[in-house]
Amino acid sequence: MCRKRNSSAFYGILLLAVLLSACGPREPEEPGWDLTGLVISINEERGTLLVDHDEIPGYMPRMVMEFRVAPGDLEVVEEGMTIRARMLLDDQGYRLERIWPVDPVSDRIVEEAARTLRRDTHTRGRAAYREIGENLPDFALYDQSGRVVEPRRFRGRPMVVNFIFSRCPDPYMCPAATVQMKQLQDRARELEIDDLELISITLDPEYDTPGVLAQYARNYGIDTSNFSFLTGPESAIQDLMRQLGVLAFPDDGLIQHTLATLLIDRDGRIIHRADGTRWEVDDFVTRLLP
Ligand SMILES: [Cu+2]
Repeated sequence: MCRKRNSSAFYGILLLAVLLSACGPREPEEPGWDLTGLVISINEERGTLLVDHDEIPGYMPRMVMEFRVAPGDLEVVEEGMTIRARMLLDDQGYRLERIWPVDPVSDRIVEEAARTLRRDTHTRGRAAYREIGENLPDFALYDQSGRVVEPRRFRGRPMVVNFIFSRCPDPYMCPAATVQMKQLQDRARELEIDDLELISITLDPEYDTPGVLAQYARNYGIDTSNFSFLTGPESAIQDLMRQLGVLAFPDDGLIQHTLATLLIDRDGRIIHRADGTRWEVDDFVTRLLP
């Protein structure tokens, strides 16, 4: 009896070890400074932003500076936009990373939705995990353009939702999941399911800013007209993982995580889910056919 229990515990751990896959060593944090500022102009050719930044206490007064940024950030940032970012100094000068557009209206929507979602997770307690037949929870996150996305606006349209993160180096995990989502997008078009929305939520919101996700989408050649990559407050991401049944945790410089893909019907109900990457695109799309 006792031996049997032990062996099932052993297989449980083994199964967990198989389900969880190691993802990406986190790079050591470079020294840097947080700043906010107003984007005065964008130089696409040089890959730079001219920013009127606020005082960086103890380091630099308010001034106008040119910063190098990643290509994905150039897609997100607009002239006249207020941003917060991390300023880093290397041998080529100053550059900005972790750029987030700052917009009081959007920020309020996202923060309020995160608070509501947190309360909902607490209220549901042990029943936080949403079974097939339950609704997708409401949330508000930023997409790869920095725009707010609220899935309730998609009510009336079916959705496929999964979780990924851009630094995942394991080709069998997030990269495979993204390729499969892209195939699903293509297959739905072939079958003339024109109202499908695809959503990939990052597991690593601190690193995956809108600009990083824009770059990620571009690297996979994804048509983002109905495929959004979402990021936002850590608490909202954690609550969504909890409610949608995805595990992720840092482990000795790695992120261990599971994968899940959910199909949401036109009434906002979860009607199908697949764990891992071994699912068939047709198994999702055919459920949306009349
Ligand atoms: Cu991964």
